[in-house]
Amino acid sequence: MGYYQVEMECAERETMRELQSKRLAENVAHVYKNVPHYKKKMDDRGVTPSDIKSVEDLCKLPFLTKDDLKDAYPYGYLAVPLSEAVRIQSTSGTTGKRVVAFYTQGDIGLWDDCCARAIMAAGGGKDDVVHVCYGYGLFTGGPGLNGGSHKVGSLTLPMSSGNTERQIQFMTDLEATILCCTPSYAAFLAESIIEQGHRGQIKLKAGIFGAEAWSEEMRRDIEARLGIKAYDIYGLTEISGPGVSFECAEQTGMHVNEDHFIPEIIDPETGEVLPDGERGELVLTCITKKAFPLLRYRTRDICVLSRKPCSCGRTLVKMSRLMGRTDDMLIIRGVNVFPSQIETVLLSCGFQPNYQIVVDRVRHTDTFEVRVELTSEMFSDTVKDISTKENELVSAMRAMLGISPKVTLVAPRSIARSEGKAVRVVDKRKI
Ligand code: DLL
Repeated sequence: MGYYQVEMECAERETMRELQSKRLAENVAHVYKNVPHYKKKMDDRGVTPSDIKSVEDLCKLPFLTKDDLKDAYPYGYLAVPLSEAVRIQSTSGTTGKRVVAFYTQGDIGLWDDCCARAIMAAGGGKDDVVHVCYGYGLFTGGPGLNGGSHKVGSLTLPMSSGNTERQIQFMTDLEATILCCTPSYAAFLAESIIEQGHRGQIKLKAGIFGAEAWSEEMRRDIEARLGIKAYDIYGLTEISGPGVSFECAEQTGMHVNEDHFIPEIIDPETGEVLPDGERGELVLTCITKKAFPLLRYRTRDICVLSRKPCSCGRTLVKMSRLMGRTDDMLIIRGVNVFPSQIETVLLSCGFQPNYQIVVDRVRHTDTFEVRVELTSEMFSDTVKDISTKENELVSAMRAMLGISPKVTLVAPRSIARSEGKAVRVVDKRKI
């Protein structure tokens, strides 16, 4: 599939390293001069911009966390005069202060380039019709993919989220070829398209899905239902939005746009930098953005980096599918549980990924329930068949997790569908 900026996407390792070192040194000086909060952090560690000459020096810099950003809300990490900032986006935090990220006109251009790379890697070009139903507004999904699609020259449908009837109508009438949304919404759209008998009118060939965790099984399921190839895309508001990394046709991880972001993997407990191939927390450093260039930002996302050569020809390092977050991992009766493990079990047992995990604490003991929707085919089964299915799920989950949840099978479509990110976990414990 095509490249958008082949000289960067396929650069020699040495060339990329030199470019990164030069850009890193420039951005460290820029931040030190313009962000008093980060200057203080560097001063406290006894590091000055002149100590940072190359990528090898990155480990000398202090880490930044979401709490640092919240404490300095809203303007504390803005690194340019207000007159140069043209846009904000924001995280969807439900409690306390959100994180507000700023962009100059130039920053938006670079962000759009990153998303254009993702669209071209998914086979997009001038003749494509890109249907964007990530949310527009403060969320970065809509604006990011929209900008990327414009750069590629595709016809862009700025649908935003919601109103599934209208989504399907535009998708069929305008013959959309590339769908951009969250994987859970893609699964929901697929379900609705098939139910309403529109599958034959769909011209989609690819989907670019991200913003939440999804499993390989879910990918194959969406691909089969919509007859498309599904590509993962990763990013976070603090670092710009989608397009920090993107998948190519090999579908074995996401290429990090290393000319803009330097990734590191650290041990989340000790902060020690781990070698490629080891699993840990992803830390990102922005080397081109000017308005909000975070250095060594701890994402809390867990993954592995790999430099194995890729069949697509790109030399950009790959990050694996996310393996959870350092903070969304549930600890239930002392056992670590990732929602993605539950999804894997459901799909391997013939269920759809329509589920909710409910955790509570009753008399000092954790309760753990997984509510799972029956498929419409299963719904007509006898009570005996349904209880057999429940038992099957309980033992498959015990085998995967090491503890047994209570499994409750519920009627099809009784768990609220999400148009954005699905709410997978309801944790009622006061810990
Ligand atoms: O979700 C940006 C985005 C929009 C990415 C559209 C991809 C597509 P936030 O709302 O700030 O930004 O949430 C960022 O979402 O730290 C991850 O935990 C999670 N996340 C993002 N992409 C993926 C992915 C957008 N492909 C947080 N797989 C990140 C798993 C993802 N989790």
